[in-house]
Amino acid sequence: MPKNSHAAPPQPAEDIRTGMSVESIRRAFLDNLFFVQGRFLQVASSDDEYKALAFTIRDRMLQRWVATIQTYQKTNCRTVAYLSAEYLPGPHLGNNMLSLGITEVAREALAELGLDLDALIAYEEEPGLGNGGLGRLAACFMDSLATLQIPAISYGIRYQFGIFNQHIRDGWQTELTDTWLRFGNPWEVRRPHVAYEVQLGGHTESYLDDNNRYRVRWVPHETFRGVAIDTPILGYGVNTVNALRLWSAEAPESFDFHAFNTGDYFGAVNREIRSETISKVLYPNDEPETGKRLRLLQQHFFVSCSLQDLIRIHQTTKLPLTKLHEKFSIQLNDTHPAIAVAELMRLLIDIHQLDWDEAWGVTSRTFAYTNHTLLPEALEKWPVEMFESLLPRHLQIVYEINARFLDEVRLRFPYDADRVSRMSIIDESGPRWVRMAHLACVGCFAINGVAALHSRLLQETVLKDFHDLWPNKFSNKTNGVTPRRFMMLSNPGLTALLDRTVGRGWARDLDRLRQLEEHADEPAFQEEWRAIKLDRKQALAKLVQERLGIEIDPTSLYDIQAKRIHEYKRQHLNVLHIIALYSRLKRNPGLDITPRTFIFGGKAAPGYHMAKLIIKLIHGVGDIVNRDPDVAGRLKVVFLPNYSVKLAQWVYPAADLSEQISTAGKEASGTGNMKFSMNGALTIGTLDGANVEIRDEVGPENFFLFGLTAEEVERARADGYRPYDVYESDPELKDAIDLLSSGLFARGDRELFRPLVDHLLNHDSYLLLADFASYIECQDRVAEAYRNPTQWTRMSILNAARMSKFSSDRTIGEYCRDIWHASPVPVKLP
Ligand code: NBG
Repeated sequence: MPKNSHAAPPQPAEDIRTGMSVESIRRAFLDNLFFVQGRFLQVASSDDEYKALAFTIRDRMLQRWVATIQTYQKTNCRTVAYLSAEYLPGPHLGNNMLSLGITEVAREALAELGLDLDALIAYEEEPGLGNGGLGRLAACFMDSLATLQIPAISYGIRYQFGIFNQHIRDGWQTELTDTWLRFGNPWEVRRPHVAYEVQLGGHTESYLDDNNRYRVRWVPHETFRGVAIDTPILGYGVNTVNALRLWSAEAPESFDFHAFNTGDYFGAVNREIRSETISKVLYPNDEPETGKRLRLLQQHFFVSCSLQDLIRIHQTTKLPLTKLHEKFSIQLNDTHPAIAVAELMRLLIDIHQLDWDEAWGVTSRTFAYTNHTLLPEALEKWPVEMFESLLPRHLQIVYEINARFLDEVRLRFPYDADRVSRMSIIDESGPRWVRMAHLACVGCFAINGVAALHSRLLQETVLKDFHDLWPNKFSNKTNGVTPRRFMMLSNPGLTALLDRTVGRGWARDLDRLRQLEEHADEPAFQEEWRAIKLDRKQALAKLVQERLGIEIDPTSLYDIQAKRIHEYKRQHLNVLHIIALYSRLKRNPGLDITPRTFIFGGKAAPGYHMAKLIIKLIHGVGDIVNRDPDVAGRLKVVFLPNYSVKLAQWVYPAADLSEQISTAGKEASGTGNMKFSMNGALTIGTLDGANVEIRDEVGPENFFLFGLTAEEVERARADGYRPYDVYESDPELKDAIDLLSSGLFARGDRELFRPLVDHLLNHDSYLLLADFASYIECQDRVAEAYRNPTQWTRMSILNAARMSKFSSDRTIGEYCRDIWHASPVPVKLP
């Protein structure tokens, strides 16, 4: 490729760091390449080129960032603080260019240098600082907060190793460490002076202060330091840049002087290494065991740094700490940061000398809590002994909060000792545990679930006692996703069509997509719609060919399930359908079926054996189906390794059918379901999570519904559900399960999938068998519908047209109105 680097004539009119013209971008790129990377075009690697462009874009964001900080300081505005242990922002470059409105300018500037913008975008490694939906939701919220110009700061942990990289060997998942920081991260700005000390271990002492007041002093065993590393988050089409502030752990000094003076140099260095381990690695969720010390330590670490930082910022306003809740609203993303309730009390009482009632007045008016799951195994609790050994002072505070809280419960329900022990923050039914969800409920003024059904079930089941006590604390905030990343960035063809049809600006006002309804039956519009889908399907086919060497047919129905692998999400129900189709074709090779490509993506927790077995099963079935000439051209099965935000951007636009098939009552919301639908995929789904609301919005005639409702699931269980009877009574199910047990998909090994089959036949905790017949019948309707392109395209258009509710802008608007009481603060450039 010719690299054309001759210097441009000097153009003083536009600043090289802020100018938005092709000319300034081109010059800035060369300038950064030279002065930051120490390179020139002829010898630059992809990494050099990527970074030169990243710095060029970042320069343009920094100007807006500084203006934002100045505006926030000047107006002393109310600010949202979002505390989350996970963030999955996806690659930044493309999104930042989109927000700046500079993509085409950059493309041209690079083309003049003989470089391809898309190749540089594709080069970026994404920060995998989350497991799945919860971390990605946090990232969508950051995008919407900035786009809606809400003053906000997001706090988390700068894991050195994010979520593991998934490799597939012989059909099995293996985990490789993520090394996203290996070549450095051009988007972050290290703030060495924004650093706080965090303590752990040791014991507490009581004493009387100068005013003869009883006080407690914590004498910790160890101290760490957290250093702030900031990433700018720019809103779409505005000047607002909010900070994502991630904490990185360090030793308090590079040398432990005591150890050093006694000659223990290596001990001192070791200590530094130990400190760093706190922010070393992200914990994969869905792991069977609980009670990991390091995880609690991580939570305390980032929460403590964040609260100290908020107090410091608050003190610059000259307002007393008793008004902290007037300046900040702090959102706890699940229970991971719930220790904040005790930590803020400690900081206010022990460090800032407030008395208990003052401190509680602030604390209980500052925090709000979002619950993201009903699964009992995902509700965090810590063994009391472990908690005490790490955080002795916090345990005392938790006990005190609990004692006062339980008095309140007894007053309200005087004859109900059971209720008191059910609600206690300390679970004393066996070995003692600290229940983090209870601490969150007691310490927060607002509690919400993430979809209507989920919020209702929360109030009726897991948090029923708290709802009885404080009904006004509860509300629902149905999740949403950002149309910027998941429509504009992922699907430029669709974006262009929408721009032409409903006018630019729809991505900030998704209601405008309603206008598409008028075109749903127009043949010419339908033609364009299908061409866009086909283009994305071809692109995914190319990716599959390159990565897996499997050829897939872009005219076949792309049936996609992409999400974490979990029994409740029922990827294996999807597999049973594939086996059933395969079996139909083997028995009747002439059968005329709708050709389908089944595509899976998702990681399994490293210690979750059943989930890993499901991945193996998908591969086992794929190996047979993809090689069998009898079904060639009609069935294909593909597993896309290492599903990520980056890969997701290829997947959503290419889907015809979106699999949202969890057992009703188990998926809190789901957000992939929204992203598929926005890109015109039709959903096959249960009445679970946000599926319920998606179906309400798009209309039941544009949604493939199957399966038991959450109530029916409960009833079936209560009535002594017997999966074996279902197996015996449904020949197609029996046939599929028998084929699965036969060893066909395991090269003759009849034992390999036995744990899966045994579980299904004897327990079937997630009611696959109960939903099988309904699922198959529904899939047959899908296949039939796909044969009518006019009808299918109409449904597809209506899905996209009716998705406005699921923009994260709507969700954030509701949080701002009902919980945070925050309003927009526009930022002007000087
Ligand atoms: C997940 C739920 C999803 C939901 C996301 C975001 C956890 C604990 N929960 O259904 O399983 O969409 O949170 O709310 O990761």
